[in-house]
Amino acid sequence: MKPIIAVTMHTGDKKLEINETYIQSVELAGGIPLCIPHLDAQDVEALLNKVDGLLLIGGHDVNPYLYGQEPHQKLGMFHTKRDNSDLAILQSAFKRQMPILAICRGHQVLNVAFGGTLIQDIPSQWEQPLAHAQASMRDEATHTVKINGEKLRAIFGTEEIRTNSFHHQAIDQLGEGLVAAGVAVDGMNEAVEHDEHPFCIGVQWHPEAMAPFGDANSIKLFQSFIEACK
Ligand SMILES: [Mn+2]
Repeated sequence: MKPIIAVTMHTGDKKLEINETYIQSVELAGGIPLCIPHLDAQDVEALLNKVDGLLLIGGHDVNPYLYGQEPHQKLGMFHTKRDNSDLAILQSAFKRQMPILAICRGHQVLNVAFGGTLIQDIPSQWEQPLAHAQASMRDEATHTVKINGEKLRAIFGTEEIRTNSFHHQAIDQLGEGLVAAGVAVDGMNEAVEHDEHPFCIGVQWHPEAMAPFGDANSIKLFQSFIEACK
């Protein structure tokens, strides 16, 4: 039986939305995607009883109040309902040891869930940053990520990969139990793994935008995730 993967959604204007590449990547790797709305914390357990894995997708900024900060001048839009939903789902999935793949904003929420903090605005808060908000197409790899995490090294079979980059926030202080698993050449965190969980991985880039176009490492990441959900 194919595993069913709960996939969070992005808050649009009076609608919920998701880039189709997330769906395509889960399907490509052998999973059945099930898109879920923002949930009340009390409904999370019932929903997670029905699925085998959790994919947290990208999107808006995270409310800085959730990690103990006031808003920076360049903070973008945030949605507290989505933040609360993502955090509740993450915490419950983690307790169940359910496989978790967290992408971009999801990677940042994962860090906040374990008590970490974020850089609210890379251009003004990081010295000589790379172009982390690339102008090129979404499937174009634009910067290098050095892979330090044991799990990601095993998945990719290499110590360095090329990724796309669409983020103006990033992990600052690491959350408890998270291991820095990938770093850009400017020192920016690009990936995390949790050391007490079989598959709890966050990546700052967008593998789902590359997997459907044949990027081998992105496909490997989704395949390993789906395999862990079986
Ligand atoms: Mn980046």
